[in-house]
Amino acid sequence: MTYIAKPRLHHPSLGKNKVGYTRRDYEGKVSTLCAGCGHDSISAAIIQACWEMDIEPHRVAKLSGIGCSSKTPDYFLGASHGFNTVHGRMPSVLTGANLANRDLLYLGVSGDGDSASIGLGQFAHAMRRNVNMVYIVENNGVYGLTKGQFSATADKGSQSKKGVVNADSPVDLVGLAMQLGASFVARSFSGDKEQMVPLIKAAMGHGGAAFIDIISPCVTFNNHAGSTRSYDWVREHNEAVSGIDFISPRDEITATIAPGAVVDVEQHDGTVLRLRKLHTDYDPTDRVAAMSYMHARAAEGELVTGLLYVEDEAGDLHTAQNTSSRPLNSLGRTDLCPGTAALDQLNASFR
Ligand SMILES: Cc1ncc(C[n+]2csc(CCOP(=O)(O)OP(=O)(O)O)c2C)c(N)n1
Ligand code: SF4
Ligand SMILES: [Mg+2]
Repeated sequence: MTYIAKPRLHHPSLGKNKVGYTRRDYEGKVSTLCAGCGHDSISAAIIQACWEMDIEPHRVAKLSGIGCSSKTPDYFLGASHGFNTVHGRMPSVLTGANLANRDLLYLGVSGDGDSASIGLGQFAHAMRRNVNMVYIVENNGVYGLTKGQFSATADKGSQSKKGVVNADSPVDLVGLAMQLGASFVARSFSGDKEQMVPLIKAAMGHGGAAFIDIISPCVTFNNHAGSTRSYDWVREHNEAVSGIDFISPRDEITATIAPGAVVDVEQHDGTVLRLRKLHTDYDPTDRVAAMSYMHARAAEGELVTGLLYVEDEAGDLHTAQNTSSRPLNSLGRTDLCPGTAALDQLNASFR
């Protein structure tokens, strides 16, 4: 893969966050994506969110599959752990890494082809197991890397650049994630950094499967009239359910919004999500209501964005499996080999 390393030098007066890093310390290599690709805006939002959250880069593990979207982890968090897996297989590799070391913050980055076509089964099982991770799909409705074929998220009736009409029904990853039990489900648009950054921060503070579907136009193969994933189409049909403020435990919580239009959700790490409800009848803590609202708006041709569903007290895969609280590589011989008495007891329990 071709890449261009960024110069390491930066201005000495560049501001540092609470853990002593500048924003530049969260960058990666120079992007080789097409100029204007929505995926680059998502990388910029990830960089900003991690810097503002004072996350130490070595505490993050970023994993991806194959595609233009899956190349992007090379363009942010250059000092974090990274694993570029086989096409569609990121979720199982991430699940394994997470089970082995729960102390890292897992960030899965995928494409609509990677997650909704070849990797649909993998996506489904990671969601239903509520793996503690942030899972971002950079959704452009096409296979960008292989030159613009429709992906499984392309809307029925939408047109390719060459005028072919898509005859298949789309896979709605947001609806699937909700149905499968993900405890944090959001949708955003790569052209809306103000919405993306707090959503990514909120997802990072969440203690379970946090899924964000980000509509990310492919300027080369899917940004024409007739496409439902172009910048123009999304701007015209975007329907935000809420604005979101992310409040870290050390920030003062101040009431600035009229009661009735605000929902505060406290997360497992003490962060608080303050949702400014643009539609006061929308309840992001009611899974069934959220799903029917989304379906109703979709039938009207609207793309609902914002934090669509959140479950504050969600347990994750480690809670369900009662796994070791320490990373496996920190366990010593006595932890791993408890002796014959314990083994006899275990064997007896199977008889
Ligand atoms: C097992 C396997 N099958 C097929 C491919 C070919 N391939 C590479 S990327 C890709 C689709 C990428 O689409 P998407 O995940 O939407 O990413 P985008 O490029 O649109 O960001 C395909 C089919 C592959 N690399 N490996
Ligand atoms: S082909 Fe499309 S998805 Fe890939 S880098 Fe170019 S604009 Fe982005
Ligand atoms: Mg794609």
